[in-house]
Amino acid sequence: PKRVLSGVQPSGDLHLGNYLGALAKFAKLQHETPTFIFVADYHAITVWQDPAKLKQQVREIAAAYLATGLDPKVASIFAQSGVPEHAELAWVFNCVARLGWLDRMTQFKEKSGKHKERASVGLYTYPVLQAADILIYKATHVPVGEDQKQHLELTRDIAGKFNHDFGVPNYFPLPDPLIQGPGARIMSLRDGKAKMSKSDPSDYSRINLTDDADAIAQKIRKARTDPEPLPATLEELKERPEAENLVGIYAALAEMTSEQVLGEFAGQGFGVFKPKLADLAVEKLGPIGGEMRRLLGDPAEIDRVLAEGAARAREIAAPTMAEVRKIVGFWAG
Ligand code: AQP
Repeated sequence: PKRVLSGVQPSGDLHLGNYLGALAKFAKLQHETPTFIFVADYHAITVWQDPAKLKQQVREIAAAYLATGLDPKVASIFAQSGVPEHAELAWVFNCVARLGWLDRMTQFKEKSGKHKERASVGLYTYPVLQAADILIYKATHVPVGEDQKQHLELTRDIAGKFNHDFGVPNYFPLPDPLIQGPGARIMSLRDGKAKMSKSDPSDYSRINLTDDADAIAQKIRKARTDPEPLPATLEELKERPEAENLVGIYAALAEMTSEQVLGEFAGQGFGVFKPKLADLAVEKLGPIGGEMRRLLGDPAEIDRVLAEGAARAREIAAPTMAEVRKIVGFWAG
């Protein structure tokens, strides 16, 4: 059976890339397929998180899920730490995955920086925990941004090797990433070759879901561009990463293709295009930020949603883990 799973880390303010690459897709999928969406607090502590703030950061992501249209009666919305089976399965997968596979992960190389010997071991095995997040629900489809493609391939490798080594063909499905549309890779507003990211030190590089209308408009006005008018074809646009990014953002927000956006704006300069983009972004994001603030006024209600979601998720995760203990031959199996 088809099952959708995805998650976001509570490690900073959500930005337009997280929204267009991931969150915006969740609400659509929930009505087609059983959907599990979690807040990845186990993942977040791969880099230091203040214990006094982590729980509130989890609630903020949960509020973003609800504000972008996830319905807790339809989808299971929970925190990773509410379903500890994720961590138990990750241990087994740590013993299935090979060092050579993890050595190839580009995100670890980027996030560990120059001093990789000082990075946490958790940051290194992060994609193994991600495989457990997905496979504990035997999820088949994973909506994520393009930056997660390599991790999804690793998940497939782990599933395949587990099935093979333990002689349980097809036990774990090989999940497919859902990486589609112009929103799958949103770039920094300051540099068309770097992805928009929570950890970029410049707040002008990204639009946060909680930015107000003035901040959104100002960031778009200041976004780096070139002086040429917008071209008529995608081939010409490809040569201009900053222009391509702004057109892609417009397309994703308006649910159009980049071709259609060029059809409307070819020949126009950024003096025309940027204010239109700012209006569209304010129209789409403004209500989300407002709804997040409203929801966060009642943290007990968010906690109730997360507790209920965890209980539903465990109805699937616990039996999978019980089977895995038997398959592996554990004493507790
Ligand atoms: N720039 C992006 N464009 C499209 N999708 C993106 N995602 C992240 N950046 C972009 C997608 O958002 C989801 C949640 O990501 P995460 O919380 O796991 O964090 P991340 O992938 O590490 O990305 P961030 O938000 O930019 O954080 P940092 O700065 O820590 O790298 C994922 O589906 C991701 O693909």
